[in-house]
Amino acid sequence: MLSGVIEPRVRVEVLRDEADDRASLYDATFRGLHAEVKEVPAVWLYDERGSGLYEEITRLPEYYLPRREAEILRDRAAVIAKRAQARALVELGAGTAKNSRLLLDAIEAEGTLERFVPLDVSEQVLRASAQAIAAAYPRVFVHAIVGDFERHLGALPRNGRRLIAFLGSTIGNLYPDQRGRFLRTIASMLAPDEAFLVGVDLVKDVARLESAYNDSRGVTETFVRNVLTGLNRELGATFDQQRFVYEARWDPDHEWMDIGLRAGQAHSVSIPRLELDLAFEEGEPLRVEISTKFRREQFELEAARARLRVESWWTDSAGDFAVALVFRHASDDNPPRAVSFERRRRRTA
Ligand code: AVJ
Repeated sequence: MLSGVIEPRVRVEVLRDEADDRASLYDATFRGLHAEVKEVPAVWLYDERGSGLYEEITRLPEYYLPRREAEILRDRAAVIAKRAQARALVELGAGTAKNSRLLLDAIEAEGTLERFVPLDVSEQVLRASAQAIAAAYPRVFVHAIVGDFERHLGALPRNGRRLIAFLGSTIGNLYPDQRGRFLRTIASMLAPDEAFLVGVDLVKDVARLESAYNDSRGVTETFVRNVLTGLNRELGATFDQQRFVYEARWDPDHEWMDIGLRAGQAHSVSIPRLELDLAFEEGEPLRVEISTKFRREQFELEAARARLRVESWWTDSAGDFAVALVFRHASDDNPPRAVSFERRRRRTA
């Protein structure tokens, strides 16, 4: 990025330790490539080029998600701001933070906004969006955090009531067990009066889902193939693009889009930095990400299991996408532990 005006109201905190991060990413990559279905962690999608390509995806006519979410936020942001009374808007996986502006506008209008705390793995994208937000909101302090929403939630600042947003259906990238862990972590870090706002894409007509990930210009394919470019560059791997075809298909059993590449013929790939030689059979898939689609009941159940309560559930006019406003389970505000312990003792005595 060209350095323009450096905003004094921006602070960028790098939570991750480069060496540590690299080790755990390589580790996860090694494990993924040994799974029953070979898989590469989705973080590989979001290098600088990948983040730019994702930006392009959000503008594709087939990729309805961000526009549906924006429609909901435009309608509901004022209600959300009133309910949340937030001094800080925290955004997990913020990216360019486009839809967050709808929330910032509403929280500012509500008169409670002091800070914007975007967290993202991509330092370049984060720095750029932190500067842009600071420039557009002269009364807001931006505390940007370079980190991973699965590992660094505990390090989020706690000074002042927060609204924690997780937009764009990024939660759909997590497997059910990861998602459970993630929601439990959210429940444990939320104060009783703090809100969690999550955007989720909904189960719908298969043709529309599949076309959202098989766009006519092939941008999504380029985005997914960029993972191989990254593996070759960073791990010295020998992936050959021409030996793989792109595939994104609906998995009706799991209700997720299964997105990745498939080997056209049997061949092997060497990955020196993982000390790995990888054999692909003819037609064998290499998964790059899943994108889970949700149903209201199911999501509410899952939230409840994590001790979270869905207070509001809003959809767009077409019923494509939902935004849920979530709080800690009310009965957890005053844990009845001491009482039940007493009762138990009395009973057993
Ligand atoms: C950023 C995870 C929400 O799953 O729809 C878009 C990523 N992948 N096109 C999604 C993505 C291919 C996107 N999320």
